[in-house]
Amino acid sequence: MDRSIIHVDMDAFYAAIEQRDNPSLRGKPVVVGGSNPHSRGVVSTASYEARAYGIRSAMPLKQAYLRCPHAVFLPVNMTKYKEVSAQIHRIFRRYTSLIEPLSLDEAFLDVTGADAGALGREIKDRIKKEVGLTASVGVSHNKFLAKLASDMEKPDGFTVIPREHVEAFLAPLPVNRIWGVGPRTQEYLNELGIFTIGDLQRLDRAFLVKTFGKWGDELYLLARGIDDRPVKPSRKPKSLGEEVTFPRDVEEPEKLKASLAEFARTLGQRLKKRGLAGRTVTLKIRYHDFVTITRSLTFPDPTDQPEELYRRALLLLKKVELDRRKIRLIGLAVSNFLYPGEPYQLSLW
Ligand code: TTP
Ligand code: MG
Repeated sequence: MDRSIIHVDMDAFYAAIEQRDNPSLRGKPVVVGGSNPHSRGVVSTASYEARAYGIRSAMPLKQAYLRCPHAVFLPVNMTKYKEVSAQIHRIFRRYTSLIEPLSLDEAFLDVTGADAGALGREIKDRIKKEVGLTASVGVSHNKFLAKLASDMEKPDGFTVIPREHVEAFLAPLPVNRIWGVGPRTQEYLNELGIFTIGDLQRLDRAFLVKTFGKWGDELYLLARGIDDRPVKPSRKPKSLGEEVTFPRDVEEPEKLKASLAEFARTLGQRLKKRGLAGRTVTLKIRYHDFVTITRSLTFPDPTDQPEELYRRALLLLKKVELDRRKIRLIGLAVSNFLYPGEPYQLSLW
């Protein structure tokens, strides 16, 4: 499969944004994760200046403080980071619609048919010029190699891994550079005397499958730089909904409200998990005779808050309560989402 893949990964993303927006922080150790280093939080990320002191993502703030007491500790400003992520995605979309985000600051772009090296350069430059941040960009003919490439010269890196001599190129690298080889697999491989990807290349395919199952087969291929996984554009639900069919038809408003409260809680969690908030709520009612109606309301501000979803749901319930027929099913849905890269009044977030 002949593809051209670009992997973009922003450098010290949250910390770099804070340094961009407050010039007095530039060149200094900055830790994002909480403004009080004596509290129970963990480090979300640290500027490269802070990393020189051994500070890493997921480390307790207290430990970061011990390593570098003069670092600047900042709270996480997710609203801002999401806005920046949306801005970066708008740049990506000028070049392709085949974009697979891995996180707020990381994505694969499939630009098959184009000059991936030139495009990768251009995207990196546009991010620098328009967003004021550095990205590390990797280019290759599959996802594994593109991701490996973006990490090779971080920060502010640009690396192309060409098709030729891939096996030899991979051979000296430690096995944990293979995407998916975490600490446990690495330890296990080390016990088998396998430290580099070259060591792995010498292992028998059948042996790997016997030892690791299906993953063993993938390891065998990845060790040779072979990876056929396509870039999967993020699935974008248009709405998220919950509904229930009652065991017996219901007419008590309290029971209906209890269901809506439950839906609001669940929907709030589902929205948060996906980083979404919606402006429209829709109430669905199916009466005992299967007649089904929906009623919607659209608000200026998107929400993912259970209390607010519940409040909006009750406004809708009021609209249909008048006829007091027995109800067989009730449902609640949220829609009208904002997605990264889509123009919207982002300040509302
Ligand atoms: P990463 O891309 O892993 O890290 P980074 O961008 O800060 O630094 P670099 O890529 O240059 O190594 O993660 C992107 C953002 O995700 C990061 O800025 C903060 C957040 N994050 C967490 O909140 N917790 C974590 O444990 C990690 C790894 C990242
Ligand atoms: Mg990053």
